[in-house]
Amino acid sequence: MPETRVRSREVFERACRLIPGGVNSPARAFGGVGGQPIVIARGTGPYLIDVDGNQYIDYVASWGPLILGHCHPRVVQALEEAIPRGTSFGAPTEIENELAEMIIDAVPSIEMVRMVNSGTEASMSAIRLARAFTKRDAIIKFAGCYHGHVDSLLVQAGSSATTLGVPTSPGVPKGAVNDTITLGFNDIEAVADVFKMRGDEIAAVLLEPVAGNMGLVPPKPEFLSELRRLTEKHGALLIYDEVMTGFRLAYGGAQQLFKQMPDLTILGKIVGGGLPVGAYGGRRDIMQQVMPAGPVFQAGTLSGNPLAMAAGLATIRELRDHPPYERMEQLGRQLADGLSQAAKEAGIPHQLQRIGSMWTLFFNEHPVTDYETARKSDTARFGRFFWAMMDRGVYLPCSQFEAAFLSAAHTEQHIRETIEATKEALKALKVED
Ligand code: HOZ
Repeated sequence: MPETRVRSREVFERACRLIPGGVNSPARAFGGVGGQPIVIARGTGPYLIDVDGNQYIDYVASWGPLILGHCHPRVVQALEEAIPRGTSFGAPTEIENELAEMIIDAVPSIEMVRMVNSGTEASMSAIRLARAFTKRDAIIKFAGCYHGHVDSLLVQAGSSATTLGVPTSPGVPKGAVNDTITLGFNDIEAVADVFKMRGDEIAAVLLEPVAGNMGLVPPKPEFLSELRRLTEKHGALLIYDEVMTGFRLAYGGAQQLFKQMPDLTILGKIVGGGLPVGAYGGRRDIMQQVMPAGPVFQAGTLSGNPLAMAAGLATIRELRDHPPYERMEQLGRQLADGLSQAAKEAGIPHQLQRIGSMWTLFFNEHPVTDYETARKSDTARFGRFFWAMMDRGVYLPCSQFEAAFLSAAHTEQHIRETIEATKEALKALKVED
């Protein structure tokens, strides 16, 4: 680690004595790129500043929630106003209705919504609900999709489970995954075959409509519509995990972008505006089964927490009042074109995959369409690239198997600086190779 990251090293070494691996979530441990994580002191707009005072253009955005950048004035103000009113009540508040209403208005398929504290909790609750509603047990998921660390979904899971080489974790009992059927993302024939054989056992098909947890992998044309057709035909529910894509690919998420209607949707990240929130929602007749309206148990002391509701509400109001989507699409295109060109000039085989403000530069000769192809990427080269970018002031996700995020705080100037940094970084890589 260069001298400029001395304080980061000290703080992280202390963390390693106190916290397993020095981190509170493995995705941030730099396990896929080697070396130690930098320790963050603060964020402002599109920048992160570490404890040594180094500034980076941030394309992680706290793994997606910060679509407005760090410390957006509207979010800060909402929190400042909310704090003196009280930090938690464990009782109904008016603000949770306001956020629920905005989610229902925005996301095409959601008629009712329940707030929880994380995407993991939302996934766990959504599949419990799907199983109760259909009175079936089996769930189809896709390799490389990640739905939090729910036991039954931690099978060939993406994100840090893939980065750190444990896509199925020790400690998950065999029984917990007996009813999980894992298929290849974009492989609609495999889904059709399973439905043909076991159609009346399948409670739900669960997927990220645009996969972001094996790097960015778009759905093939027809994949989403065929999933809708098959689930409807066989009486299974279709669940979209829009933790990453919700309010990001469009105001109404991937389902608005692709004009698809799942039965249930899992949300997180942006709906909390940078505070811990998850949510699941969908068809009224299904959601009415959740306790206390119905018999399906799910609970949480901090669910609907007023500070988290305030930050989420401020973020979504800003997205509604000043939609950044067209601008982020333009910046995303400029960035993608620039990075691709830089990789071409350096003679480095790559795939630049992007939808809107989510993107991944795969060091891979072939298009990445699923988990298998994603895993053929050159992760060692990615690690060197990651550090070369860090040294040039650009903070990327620390794994080939994570999507990067633009925020509304990025400008053309940041894009130009990032492209310049990429050109230099890839040239340096080429020399090392
Ligand atoms: N779910 C995030 C993106 N893959 C990672 C965040 C984490 O696991 O800490």
